Amino acid sequence: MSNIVFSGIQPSGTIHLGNYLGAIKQWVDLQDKYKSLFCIVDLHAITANKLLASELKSNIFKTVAAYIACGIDPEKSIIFSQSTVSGHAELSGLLGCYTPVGWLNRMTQFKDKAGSDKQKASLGLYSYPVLMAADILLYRAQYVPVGDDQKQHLELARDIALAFNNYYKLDYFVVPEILVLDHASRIMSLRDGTSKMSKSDPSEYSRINLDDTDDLIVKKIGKAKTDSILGFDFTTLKCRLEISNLINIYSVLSSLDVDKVCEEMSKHNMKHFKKELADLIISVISPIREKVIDLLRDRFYLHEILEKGAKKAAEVASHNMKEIKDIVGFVQ
Ligand code: AQP
Repeated sequence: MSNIVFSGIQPSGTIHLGNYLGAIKQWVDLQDKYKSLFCIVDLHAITANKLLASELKSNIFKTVAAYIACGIDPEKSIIFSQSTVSGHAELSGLLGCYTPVGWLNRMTQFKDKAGSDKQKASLGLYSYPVLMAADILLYRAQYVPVGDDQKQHLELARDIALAFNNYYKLDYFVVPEILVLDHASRIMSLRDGTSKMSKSDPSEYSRINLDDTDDLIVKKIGKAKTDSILGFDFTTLKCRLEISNLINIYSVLSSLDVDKVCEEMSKHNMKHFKKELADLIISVISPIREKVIDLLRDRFYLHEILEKGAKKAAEVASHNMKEIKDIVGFVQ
């Protein structure tokens, strides 16, 4: 047991409600209980859909600002970007030697993101889960608070840790545990109840971004796909993917049980429910958005947080890398 928490978000676009509810919201509570590292995983962000350098830089600053605006305290938690601590890439290369290709061939995210022409997908996209395992194992982290979509990658990180430990017959790597929040673990697209809300969805109307204006939130919720069935009957929700997603978002944000939300909303029509939902989302997003705008005025401060975080993370990483190299037999 290590009592260390590690998690991260790719600066591949604007953080959305799914990232907030599935990941960041639980980080805020965890930082009071555990030594926490919250990374901006920029090396992961270039594995697919590459951005212009200026866009990537800007996203990195926006992500730091969003972490802080959502409640991550840089005095309590270590906030840093992945590329500034060389141990991530170094350990990823090393762990690749303990990861059978057959394990990587099973990863569904690669299949989804590589699209139809797998020959054109990058090696980085293919080995993404090994880098993710390195991110976690480098700090010997115990807990990894992520959304449901990362379950398979976390299973792989556990398998890699065990493969290494078993080969050297010791318990060096902590076998990490996933922390997922039941109802917030997979927030779905507002346009399609079968796909998760995602930064890379080409439709802006599929997601609520943390920088959306109040008017835009009202518009997006107004246009969110629903169905023509009347009422919000709890027993039929499972077959109504889009409504069920909206009810779920309402439930997570209001901390009311799903059946309670259904009971309450059954007294009204869809228009009323959408208005209530938009108001609730605005009450959460609007203060975060304003704080992000404020923080982005001082990039020097944000840069300083990243530098300080990188220094603290690198201390742990380089200590652990030395031990790992020694276990493998490298002479240093
Ligand atoms: N829809 C979601 N519901 C709940 N949790 C989610 N997460 C992502 N989407 C949802 C969680 O957010 C954290 C950061 O995710 P990421 O940026 O590293 O990559 P991702 O999972 O691939 O997220 P996106 O938004 O879909 O990015 P793109 O489109 O760039 O791939 C993770 O903990 C994730 O589980």
